[in-house]
Amino acid sequence: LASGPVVQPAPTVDGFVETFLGELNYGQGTLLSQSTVNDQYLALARTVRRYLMADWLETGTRRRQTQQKTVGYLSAEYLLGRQLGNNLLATNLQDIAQVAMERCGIDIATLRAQEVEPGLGNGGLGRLAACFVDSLATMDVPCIGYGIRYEYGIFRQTFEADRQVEVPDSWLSLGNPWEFPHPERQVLVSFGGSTETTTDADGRERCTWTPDWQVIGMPYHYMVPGHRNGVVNTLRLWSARATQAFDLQIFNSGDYAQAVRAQTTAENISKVLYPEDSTPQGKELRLQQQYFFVACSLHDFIDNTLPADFDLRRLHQRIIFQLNDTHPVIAIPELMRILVDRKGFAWDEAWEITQKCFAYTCHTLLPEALEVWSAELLGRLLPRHLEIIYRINEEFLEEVREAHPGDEMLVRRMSIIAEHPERAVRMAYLATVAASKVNGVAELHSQLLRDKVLPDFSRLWPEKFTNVTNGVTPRRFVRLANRRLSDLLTETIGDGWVTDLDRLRELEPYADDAGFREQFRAVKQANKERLTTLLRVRDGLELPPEAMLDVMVKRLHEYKRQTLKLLHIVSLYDDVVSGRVPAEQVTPRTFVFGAKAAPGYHLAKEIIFLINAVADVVNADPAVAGRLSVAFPANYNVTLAEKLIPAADLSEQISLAGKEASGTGNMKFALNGALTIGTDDGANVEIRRLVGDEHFFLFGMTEPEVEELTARGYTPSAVYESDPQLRSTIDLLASGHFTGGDRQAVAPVVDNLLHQDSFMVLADFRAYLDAQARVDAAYADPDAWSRSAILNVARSGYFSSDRSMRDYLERIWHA
Ligand code: 26Q
Repeated sequence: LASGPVVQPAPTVDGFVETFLGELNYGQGTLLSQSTVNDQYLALARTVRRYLMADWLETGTRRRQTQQKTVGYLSAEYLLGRQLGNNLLATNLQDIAQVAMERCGIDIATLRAQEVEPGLGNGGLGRLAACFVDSLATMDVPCIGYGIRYEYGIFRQTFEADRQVEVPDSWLSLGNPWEFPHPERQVLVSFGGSTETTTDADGRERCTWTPDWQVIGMPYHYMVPGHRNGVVNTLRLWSARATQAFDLQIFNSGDYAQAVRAQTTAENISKVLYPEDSTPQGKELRLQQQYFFVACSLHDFIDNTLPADFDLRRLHQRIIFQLNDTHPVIAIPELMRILVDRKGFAWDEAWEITQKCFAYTCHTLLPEALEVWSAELLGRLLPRHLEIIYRINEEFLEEVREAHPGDEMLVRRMSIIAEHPERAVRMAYLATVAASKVNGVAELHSQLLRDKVLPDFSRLWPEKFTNVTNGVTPRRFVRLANRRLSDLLTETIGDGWVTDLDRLRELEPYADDAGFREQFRAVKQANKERLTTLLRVRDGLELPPEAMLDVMVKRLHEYKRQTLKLLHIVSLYDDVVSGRVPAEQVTPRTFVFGAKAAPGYHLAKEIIFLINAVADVVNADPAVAGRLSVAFPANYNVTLAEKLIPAADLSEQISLAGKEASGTGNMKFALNGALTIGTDDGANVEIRRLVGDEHFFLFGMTEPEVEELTARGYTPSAVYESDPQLRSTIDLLASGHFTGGDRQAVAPVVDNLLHQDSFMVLADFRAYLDAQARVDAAYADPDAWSRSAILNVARSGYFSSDRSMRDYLERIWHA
């Protein structure tokens, strides 16, 4: 190391115990005999972090010395999950730590359970960012993850009288041993005010922005260790602080309360993660968050990371900023502002540089999810950025006019600025115009992006568009979450799969080996038992450990169609209670749901209520006892996912075709040996192609069929009338059977299905039930089922996020 060696504790039980006790005594200021579980957890975490520190510092030094291109991953969300287990795995200290804790009379599982996961994301997009930084560290690719250190992450979900109640997630309140504040790298961020253009001596126009308030961005660094490779990359999350000016104002103010309120305004910026993920409201605070973290990040890289004399014309050789959806897109005018206003570049040259420094990933297909900021708000908060956006748009529309003279309709369609219902900036268009590459997150999604979301742009610049199918990290979602399967895999094919997931292919022959299938089933059974124990302790649920475990976990959205799953359950229940099917003929199943609804998404919350209501009745009815049970553990998060997914037999991926961009849960289930029942949507398409049709339960309309039905006119009530089983199912729901006779309580969901059904649940009901019947038939043959499950594992290596990163490197980053 350049500035003296960093002493790493010895990787032995003795070395670990000594370091741990030192952390307990000198770090926590307590004695082992007096310490609380939280003291012990913090001391253990600080011990593990000591083993990573030398590698972190060394990686930093190496990154500064080489001229390698860095990936600046810009993401408003990182859904990291717990750190302790992951970092023990990365450092290969799991066994040592366990024995060391035993020596101290401590059960390490208790300490692991003490960690509150950093829930700094909503769902798929945030978890994807966490998988990507894990893979880049494991592949030794220089990467800085930039984001926001929300003081409150995604809310904690509880149920009261079956309804979702949100509780603030104060994840930092017991101390956070994984972060390092770096006040020496703090950044000043400006907002509001006005701009002025002046002409200087050599006739060049110069713009000055006089803001009217500022905040400090305080960076917190998190370690991102590679898997046992001596690499530790950095995740840099920004926290907002009030400036001296605010403090002085308080000091000098006659109106103390008003002055404190002003300080609070500044610090509110990083206070809380917005829990909406599909129909974002154009809230001012959200725009402040976006600009705040992007301004901090660009400043950090350009002024505090690059050498002082760096020639910014070569910026693209040192950084590629990957835009995780449109949330960080304000970085585009920000870089233009830095280059033109601060560094004195001419517009055209600045634009050339900017275009080479950004690439954009789109994660949606729903038009209502595309971010749009009103010009009024943008101009008030970031007046200079709005001017820059107008100029980018003018020059872009000139290019469109040159390519398509006379087509003013096209110009209006492609404009970055929408004029109706109010003047507003279309952030996806801005991203597409500026970025060197635009990608979707699964093959089907990328195709629909070209054809449906951005067709004019893909015609103008076909080579700009590409696909990178999502992936998930095998470290967390196989090795860490499913130790039993991992050990079986390693015994069978060696441990190379952990960093080279294609090696799972070597498992294929074992699908035909009866002894191996037996072992594989034993793993699944043990995981199920672990889960039933957890749900008994955590949620007071009594579940039969032998039943088929049928799992649907994801955010609650109409397009994801949790109601379709619910109708399936009600119809099975209806079959039995009506006497049409003897209970003994029903395959024993446990249905598990995990889902948070955005707090303002009323229909989603009604669906949660209804699932809970059905669960209460089904679980208590002796007519289906031992056959059907429904579990909806509250607060589905990464920690619970790590317990649920390894136990699942059946993975529910049942979105309306053409609506789910990719899905990543689908990949985690397949890798853990669940079979999928799914529509032809997102990455399901690729999963099915790879694992083979015989090992995947496909059902439902295709995207073109959905389009066609929409064009023809879809009438859900007609479907209801024409299918007796559907009618009986809906009638039972509507009767109030599950709500103590209260028909009002079920009306919001039932009426929506019958009269709206925007995502065609009823249209796919029949196909779904038929597919579920095929599931039951397949499950009746344990050997054939296990064979399929093993082949799902063996053929899903493609869905490693390591592969996604290779694709980004080749197709987009050229790093
Ligand atoms: C935007 C503006 C204001 C407030 C909130 C938001 C916001 C926040 C989060 C908008 C969207 C999100 C998250 C979207 C998301 O998670 N999309 C999912 O991304 C996954 C990773 O690519 C895909 O697998 C899923 O299909 C997609 O739904």
